[in-house]
Amino acid sequence: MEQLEFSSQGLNRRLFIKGMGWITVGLLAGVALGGCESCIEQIRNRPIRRRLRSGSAEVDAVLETYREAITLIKALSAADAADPRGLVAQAAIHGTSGSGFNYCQHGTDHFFSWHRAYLVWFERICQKVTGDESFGLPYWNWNQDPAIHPAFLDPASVLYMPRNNTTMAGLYPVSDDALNPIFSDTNFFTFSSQLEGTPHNSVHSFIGGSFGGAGSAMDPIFWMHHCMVDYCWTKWNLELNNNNTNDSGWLNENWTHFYDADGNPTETTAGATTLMPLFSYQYESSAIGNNPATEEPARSDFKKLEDRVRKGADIKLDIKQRIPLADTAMIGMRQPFTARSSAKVSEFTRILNIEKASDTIFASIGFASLPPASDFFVRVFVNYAAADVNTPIGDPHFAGSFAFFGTDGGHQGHGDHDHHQPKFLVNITPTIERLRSRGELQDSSELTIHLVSVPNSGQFSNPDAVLRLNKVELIVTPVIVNTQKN
Ligand SMILES: [Cu+2]
Repeated sequence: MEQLEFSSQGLNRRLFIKGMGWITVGLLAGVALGGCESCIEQIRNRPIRRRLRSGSAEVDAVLETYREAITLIKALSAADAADPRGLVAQAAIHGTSGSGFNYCQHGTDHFFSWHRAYLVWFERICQKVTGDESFGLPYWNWNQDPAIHPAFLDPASVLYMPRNNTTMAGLYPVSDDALNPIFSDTNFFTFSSQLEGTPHNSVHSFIGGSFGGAGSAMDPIFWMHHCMVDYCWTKWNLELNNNNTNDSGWLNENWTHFYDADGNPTETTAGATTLMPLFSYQYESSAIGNNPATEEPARSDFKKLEDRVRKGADIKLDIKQRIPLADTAMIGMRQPFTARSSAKVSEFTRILNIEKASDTIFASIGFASLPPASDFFVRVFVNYAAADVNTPIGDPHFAGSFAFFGTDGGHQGHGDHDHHQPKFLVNITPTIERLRSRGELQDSSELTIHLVSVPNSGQFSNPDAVLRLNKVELIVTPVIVNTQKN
């Protein structure tokens, strides 16, 4: 792609951002930057990523372009399977159903940043092949519109793929109840981890088909789903005034396996991805849970926003206290599992008396190996030995749920990063508060965590499969008080 440079000397090939290293201006702003006025115009006119919905002429037009883009990039693959702009090669960056997950980052601190870079380069390919530079990927807001848009359900359409389910309606992981506490988490790392394990993984797993496994990105709905994940990060960061980490190791993570719209290799840092929603594209705001849609920031506020994003904040995952509950265990799919600690009750007393304004208690659940099919959710209950597959999520002991995606039971892709073992965080603070106020937890109580596997569609496709737990523990992390919040 055209790489323009912008520095005090004028136009150059790349731009150096302190703490972020070199980034490609072309990626941020689009085309040639002239004077600052025109660069502001460029930025203002950057592609809009709209909320995928019915009844909007603008969204219909975007879908028309998207259909054309998918048709064209499928044709590129048909002509030459190795063409890096083709859908087959693009999807293979993430993974393939044959050889598993590849470069995609799941269960790591780069879940958000890696997928943001993946999406923006894909969007540019769509723009180039269709000749529509204003094209922005629409996002599937599964919280507001739980059913897949009908454009993806017509078997005659290029946007169609066979799937197990076509709606997330009524499912906890995309509900306000699940998302409100996740969006109020001010820590970049724990926010990312929960967003990944709960709505992101669950949508992949429940919708299923190719989309539920390593060949996921071959399904055209994949890009709309990940665009929503990206909007979640954007909303949390830009609209809700939370800050990304300024950790230099995180910012400098560098990927060279994405291709530009001409099929040339590129270089993208995690730091550069933090600025993309301000320079490369913009979101049409929409509500998620109790966080309403917001107005576009005024021009004067844009600079402030940009400064805040560039600065980030000194955020890490601090663990103040850790109580191990279970080390390794084999659990059957049909058998609820109880994780119990040998810790002294006084340790639990400290946890029970935690001030929820300043600390958060997570159940951290690690898995050593996964069953061949991940067509189930795992529900987490606190101190409820009777919890089973029939216990409703309205039960006061229910704390949250997660699903599996992005790891394939020990198979290694040929990507250059290690495939992390899945680890899920479930915030149990509200459940503890609730059980305390009901008198079910006292200072002399031990805490136990119960894991219940619940099949997506009434029964497990692999009922005799075994899950190997790696570690279950309770961790206490400080709530980050954001002094830059206005
Ligand atoms: Cu995904």
